[in-house]
Amino acid sequence: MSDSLILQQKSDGILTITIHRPQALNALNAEVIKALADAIDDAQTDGEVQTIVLTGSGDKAFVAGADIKEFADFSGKEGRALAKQGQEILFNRIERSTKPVIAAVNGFALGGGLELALACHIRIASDNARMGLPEVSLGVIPGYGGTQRLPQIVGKGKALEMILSAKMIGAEQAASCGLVNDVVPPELLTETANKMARSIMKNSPKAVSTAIQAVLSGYEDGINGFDAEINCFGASFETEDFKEGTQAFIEKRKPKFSGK
Ligand code: DAK
Repeated sequence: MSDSLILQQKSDGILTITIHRPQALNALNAEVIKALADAIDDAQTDGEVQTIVLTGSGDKAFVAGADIKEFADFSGKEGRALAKQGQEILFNRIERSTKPVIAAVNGFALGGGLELALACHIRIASDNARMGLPEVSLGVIPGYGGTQRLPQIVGKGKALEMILSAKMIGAEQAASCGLVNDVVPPELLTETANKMARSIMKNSPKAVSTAIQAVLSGYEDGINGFDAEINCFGASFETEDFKEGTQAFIEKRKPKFSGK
């Protein structure tokens, strides 16, 4: 059943995952979260996949939040347990994906939907996208990492404004505060996300995943990001990709990276 809640398409190294619950504006229920988590997991070991593009079905919404009808009756204990589980199985795993994940935000990205986009490494939005964390208007707070990742991306002041006001912002404003990397007309969204994916895929997959790891290190408790960078940097010299990249430069040819 969970298969039909997400659609997956592989082409030229790019796995496009489309959240497919258009009748509920792609709201995240437990089944969607599980299906997405499985797809992200499978992609880590799939040799045909080098980058992942995550988007929503239809032209109206990326994801309009966690499914309000599903969480309306939760107790505090259930809320805590499910937030922890959701963060671990999906949101943290997307952020820690060794293959870059690009969110193609094609409309509303609200609450858990914006949190999903925040967990991705890069966000491209269509110019009709609307983004916000409306949780406090429902009497809860963001529970899938929004209180942490939004300040990391846009700064504490703008994040607090968005979280406390519960207001949505448009794509241009999102770009001006660094929440999204680029804004394009809806008809160019897929191509722009794919173009970003292709520009990443020209580089060493091994170095790309190591760079993700090094950047994330700076946000982890008890880890000195500069030390982590030194270790990751040193490890790069031991890779086949490093040998190929430098050799190709010297031989004035394009590198053929193995990802090892
Ligand atoms: N959940 C469930 N159904 C939703 C939904 C959602 N988040 N958003 C939209 N829908 C459904 C609508 O109920 C409607 O269904 P029917 O009535 O046709 O059956 C259908 O999608 C179309 O929506 P509208 O008719 O409302 O469409 P409009 O164009 O008029 O409005 C809208 C679009 C996006 C402005 C509106 O749908 C809206 O305000 N949606 C809700 C946005 C929102 O507040 N999202 C939730 C944010 S809070 C948790 C962890 C995290 C969270 C919760 C729990 N735990 C670990 C437990 C996170 C919470 C959130 O995400």
